[in-house]
Amino acid sequence: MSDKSRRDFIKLASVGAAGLAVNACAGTDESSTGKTPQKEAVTSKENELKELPIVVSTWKHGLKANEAAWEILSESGYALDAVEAGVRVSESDPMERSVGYGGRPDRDGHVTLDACIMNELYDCGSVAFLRDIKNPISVARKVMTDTPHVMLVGEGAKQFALDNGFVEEDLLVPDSEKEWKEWLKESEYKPVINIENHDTIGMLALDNKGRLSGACTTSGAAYKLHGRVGDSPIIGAGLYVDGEVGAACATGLGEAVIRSCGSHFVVQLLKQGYTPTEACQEAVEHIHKIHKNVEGLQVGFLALTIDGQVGGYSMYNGFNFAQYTNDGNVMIDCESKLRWED
Ligand code: SD4
Repeated sequence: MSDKSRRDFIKLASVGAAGLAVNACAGTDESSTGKTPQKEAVTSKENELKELPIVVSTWKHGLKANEAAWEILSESGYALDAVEAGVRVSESDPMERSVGYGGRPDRDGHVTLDACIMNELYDCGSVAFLRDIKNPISVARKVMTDTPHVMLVGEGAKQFALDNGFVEEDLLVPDSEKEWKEWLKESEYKPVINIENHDTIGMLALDNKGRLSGACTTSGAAYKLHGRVGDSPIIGAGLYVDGEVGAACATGLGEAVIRSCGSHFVVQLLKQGYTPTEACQEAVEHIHKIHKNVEGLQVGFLALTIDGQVGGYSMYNGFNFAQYTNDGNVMIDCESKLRWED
């Protein structure tokens, strides 16, 4: 699709979406910010076509992950390869306490990982509650390419990984084990989100050929109940890609993101002409509206359109993302609905 036809498509999509509910999953057709769900084609600066390629990813660890993705994108590689290679950097880093190897364990001391990946053709793969495998994103991609399924979980996912040459490793690093043992002394059951102002990595990329892909991977909420799965491996919740419109990913309290089909919600709004920031804000507003108590409920969304527009928004301040374009790799702070200090 040419750049012009892409832009035309967005405009057409916003016209063609008349009468569609904002989000079929959430079952609402009313905007929580009081806007009509139908928007005119966006004319704001944010809607200008950016030079391709572009990759964005959640939190500060996104900077390093973006570097690996950029190596592929800058050589005219495929966005899907870029997002896989990118998030593998965070997964493989033992210092990252929220993703892959070195991730915080559940309350019983087991590191269990969730991840999913999706391309511009609605091909997707996912693993959840996976143990002892360092790079769940690559297992998710194998599920996508080598099976007729979308999602494998637990022992089955691990067996599939081992059958496909992945190596079994202990993912609980000594420092993380020590922290967990400290936590056990009080054992306060309150899954901890966003402890160090960085967490799950969600990555979205648009390559030189205009192909969109996304990946999302996490060790989930620290000290969660054994068996708990969050939003990150769930297509439509932690990640969603519509190859003709845009892509979104989520971070934060997975239960709230699942309840609202968060990433799908955002992409449907992009389809109706919302800018990425507006769409992400609307998803946060919706989560705010459907929860009686949002104290400490952090969620953040990040979106990228087929035009290369980017935006994010979170419930509480502190959410940011890394963006790599031909202008370099930079951190961008997002607006939020609430402030921790309030
Ligand atoms: C989860 N969404 O498992 C993940 C955790 C996360 O920022 O993203 N925290 O609920």
